[in-house]
Amino acid sequence: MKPIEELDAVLKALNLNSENPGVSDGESWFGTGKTIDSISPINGQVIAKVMQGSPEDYERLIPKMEEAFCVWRSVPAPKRGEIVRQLGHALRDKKDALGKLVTIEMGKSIQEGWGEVQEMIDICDLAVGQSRMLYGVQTHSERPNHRMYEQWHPLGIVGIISAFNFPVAVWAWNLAIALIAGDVCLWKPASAVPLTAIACQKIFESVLKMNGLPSAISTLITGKGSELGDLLTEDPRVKLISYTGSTHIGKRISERVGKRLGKTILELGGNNAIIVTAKADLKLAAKNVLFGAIGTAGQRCTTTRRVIVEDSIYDEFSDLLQKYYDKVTIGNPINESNLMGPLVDSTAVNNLFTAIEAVEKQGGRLLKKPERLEGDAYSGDCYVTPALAEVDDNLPIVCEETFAPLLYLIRYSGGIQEVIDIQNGVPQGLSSAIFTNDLRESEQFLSATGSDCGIANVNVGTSGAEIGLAFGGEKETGGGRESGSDAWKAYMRRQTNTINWSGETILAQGIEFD
Ligand code: UN1
Repeated sequence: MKPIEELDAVLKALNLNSENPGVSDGESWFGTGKTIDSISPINGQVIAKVMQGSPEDYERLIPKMEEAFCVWRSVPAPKRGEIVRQLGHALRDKKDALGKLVTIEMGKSIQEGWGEVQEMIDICDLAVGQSRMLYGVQTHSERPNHRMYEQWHPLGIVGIISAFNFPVAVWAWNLAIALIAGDVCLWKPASAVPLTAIACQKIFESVLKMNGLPSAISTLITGKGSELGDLLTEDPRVKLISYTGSTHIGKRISERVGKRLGKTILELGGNNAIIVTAKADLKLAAKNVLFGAIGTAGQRCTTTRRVIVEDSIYDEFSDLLQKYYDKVTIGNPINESNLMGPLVDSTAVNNLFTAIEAVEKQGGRLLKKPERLEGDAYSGDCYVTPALAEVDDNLPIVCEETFAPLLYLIRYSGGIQEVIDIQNGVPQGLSSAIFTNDLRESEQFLSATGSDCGIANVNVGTSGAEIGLAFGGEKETGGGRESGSDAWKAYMRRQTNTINWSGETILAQGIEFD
């Protein structure tokens, strides 16, 4: 096994050590839970140790955060934006090292590792502008000499529970918006990727310190979801839980937070399809399908999992796509010439092969059967070749989200509405796309009878959304929205105000009370 080059330099640049406490109240670092190794899927090498958090550690964080909130909520929103601006700059300074650590700890290609940090920087930029645009509406009162308006206030403590596949960006696109909203954030990252979280927390702590602000504006607790998740979801002091992960866990979180009438943003599973009609530019479509299916080794919630192709071009498209698949370079993701790195761990690999068995059992045909890659260049046991299966329909296994590079090819022969119905015929509703140069087809796809997903693109693939507009999906994807547009409203509480300057009591609805 060849050790990861540059590992020491990356750790040093991010102030990480061989052993790292995994809990921070913003000022001090500790971790009285289990100590774990963070293992790189690149080669199975231990990157560093992390002392995870315990329920007692969690209890230390919350009172500090409540104190910090009392200060932060009174800082004017544009000044809060200034802090986020500085965070964006700190991230720019660390982009190279942090992008590399994302790749080392999670396994995505280095281009995507840097892209993820860029997404953090982008959301900071957006949040800075948004901090001057927390608009509330005003309207005319039905009563003389009365005024009415709505305003938005901070919520309090926001719990961010993030997934392994975007170890840093999910935190950032919640944090940046929550901060300008005046909230304070507690981050529980996925247990497979604690080091990237520790690195981010350190970067932000230095910004807070420089500005003399209470550091518990941002806190971190690493550890298992099964141990810490329930604490967060059942705690009425945590006003909003933003959860990214599986539909299965999302439902549990929704129930628990719902029981105490808390707020949630749920960003759950996807089962994203690309429709390729006879009017499509096939090369454009195939390239986008390829990036959508194998980017992040098929482990994005926006990954393209189904491609539904019109009968008359099906064979040509399938051949073209298979040629593209043959050219995919797989290996160490730090090496820029590799398009696909390892899966996150051996469980993910096993899940892929379990799904493949189900595909075959349910009547699917494998055009590209996945193989485990072995040998020195692939140590760590997490490398596979991507799978391509031909299926006749949304089989039961096709309706599930297999978080791996497994793409289903489906043939359709009806009209545009029939193919839209196939694309909508799964429980999830995150992202979708159509490839066509026909205006009528694309408009129907975008209409009320079209895609039922939160994201619907034309000649743009399902993954790689920009942060400028709202991000999220419908149905089993959970309905939450993050990032741009008016997603900031979910991080604030709305208040309706009526002001009487008439000097008289005038009741609404014309009620007399004399
Ligand atoms: C995720 O996989 O959890 O659109 C989010 C994309 C990214 C976000 C993915 N901007 O692919």
